[in-house]
Amino acid sequence: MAALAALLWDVDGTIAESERDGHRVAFNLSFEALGVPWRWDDAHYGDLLRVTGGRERLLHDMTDRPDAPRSLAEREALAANVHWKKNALYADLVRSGCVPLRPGVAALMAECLQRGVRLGIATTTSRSNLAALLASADALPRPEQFSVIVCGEDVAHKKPHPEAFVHALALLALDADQAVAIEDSPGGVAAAQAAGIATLVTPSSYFAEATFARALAVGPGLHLRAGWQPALPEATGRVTLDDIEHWRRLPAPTPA
Ligand code: XBP
Ligand code: MG
Repeated sequence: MAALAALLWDVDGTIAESERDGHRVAFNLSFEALGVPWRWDDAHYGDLLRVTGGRERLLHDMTDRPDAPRSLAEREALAANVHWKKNALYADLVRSGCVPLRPGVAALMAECLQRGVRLGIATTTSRSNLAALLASADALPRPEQFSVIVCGEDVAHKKPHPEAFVHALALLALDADQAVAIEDSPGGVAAAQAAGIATLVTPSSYFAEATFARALAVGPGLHLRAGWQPALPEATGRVTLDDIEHWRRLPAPTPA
């Protein structure tokens, strides 16, 4: 088996609960600021997360709203405005500390840097959102410490399409079996797996009930070694690179 050369990180839901604590809140603030009479509650936003990309999500939501503009051009203009304002408000929320990191993320990233495992980002969020998140947390590596960063602007097809991961691997000049992806959502896992990358899953709050077939491992968070499937031999401490190597060496589950 090829040695592990890179960890490819999803952003929203994986590095932070940024959908729940950031994007949904910022969308509602943006609606309010622009005089749009719509609000997205938690349950509805959870449904809307099937659509990747904030602008695309909003356009999708408009298809069910009788008070949405009638023409596509007007809808697109409204979506662009709301989305632009949402990203500005999201950055404000992140700067004010409303979007904390998920526990264990910074420690595993630091271990990667210490042990020469390259760090990559494969996200379909906007570049400005990632920049705000990285700048908000001293515990995270600086942007230049990531060997590759692929954002929504860099791909023609957002997740669950594999393009973000395929592009990240190409820029790193790695094969899929030299990397592991870390994801939180069914769409993200589908994208990584379609690129042939073994995927660790820490489901975010919106996907707590989802099932993740064929994942390398699924668990409650990177800060805990207990509660993972497949279980780890030691149940105390955080998830380490050695744990990821342990999962990589396990025989692949046979399909039912
Ligand atoms: C998550 C997304 C993004 C965010 C909002 O990306 O689908 O669309 O919800 O960001 P990932 P934008 O989980 O791959 O990080 O509004 O910038 O699209
Ligand atoms: Mg995600």
